Amino acid sequence: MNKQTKVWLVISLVLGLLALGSACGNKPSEETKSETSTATKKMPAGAASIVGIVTFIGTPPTPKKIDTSADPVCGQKSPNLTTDDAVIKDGKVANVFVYIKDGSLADGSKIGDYTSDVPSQAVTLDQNGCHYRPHVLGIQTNQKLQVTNSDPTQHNIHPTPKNNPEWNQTQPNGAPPIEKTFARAEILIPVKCNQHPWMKAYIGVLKHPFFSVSGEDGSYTIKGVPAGTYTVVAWREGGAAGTEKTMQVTVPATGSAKADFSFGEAAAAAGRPSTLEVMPALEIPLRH
Ligand SMILES: [Cu+2]
Repeated sequence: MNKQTKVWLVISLVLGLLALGSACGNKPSEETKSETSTATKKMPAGAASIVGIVTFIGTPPTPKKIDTSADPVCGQKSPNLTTDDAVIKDGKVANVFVYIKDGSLADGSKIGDYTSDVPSQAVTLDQNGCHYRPHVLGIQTNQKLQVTNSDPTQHNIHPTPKNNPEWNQTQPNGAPPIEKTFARAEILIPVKCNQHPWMKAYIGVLKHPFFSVSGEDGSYTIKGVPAGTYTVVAWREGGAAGTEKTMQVTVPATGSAKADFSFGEAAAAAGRPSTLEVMPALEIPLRH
């Protein structure tokens, strides 16, 4: 080994040690960086739920009978089709989309900085009786939406998103399911049928799985939520962009957090609930 080789060996050894040292020194800052990056942090599995009941305070709107004479097939299959923007039974509101809008996990990290796995199972939107079933649905970004036609007539599904590409596709009776995905989060995408003007559905697209739609008993459950404090929004259709109610909800590590929402004129008069604790007090002035 000549002198020159020895010198290079020493230099490379020193450089190697320096690189190692700087790599160690960089470690904390790299961790900080990954906290703000959206691509690397995986949503932790949660063991708690957010549960609640959606009620209507005041006189609920009455569902209207739909004139289906434009397509006799629709009238034959669904002679008493009514509008589904007012599915309210005993003051309980169906078809309300409830979701975590933002907030922080127990360690203070932002929920929006995590990525969630895309479920392999598709979400189905069926056209049945010239009616979308379900009327309101939630789906994750890039999760498959499967549109089926269970009617002996032709439908034309036409979502009109703002953040995602618009499409418009005819689906005759017996045609295979139409499969689509939405790449970006959007609350909520209106869906219409170009054949039957009364047909309407709404699709809520989120990056995470923390959403639910209230059933006919007004109840909803958001499962698998990690402990934290979140802004939970309940969206109900109506008007140009729907109505939203917002609530701060603290979710424990296990068990469930309760978040009840109220819609209707009387609910609006009583003020928007801002915290979970305010909710029971809100009911007092409403008992006439
Ligand atoms: Cu249709």
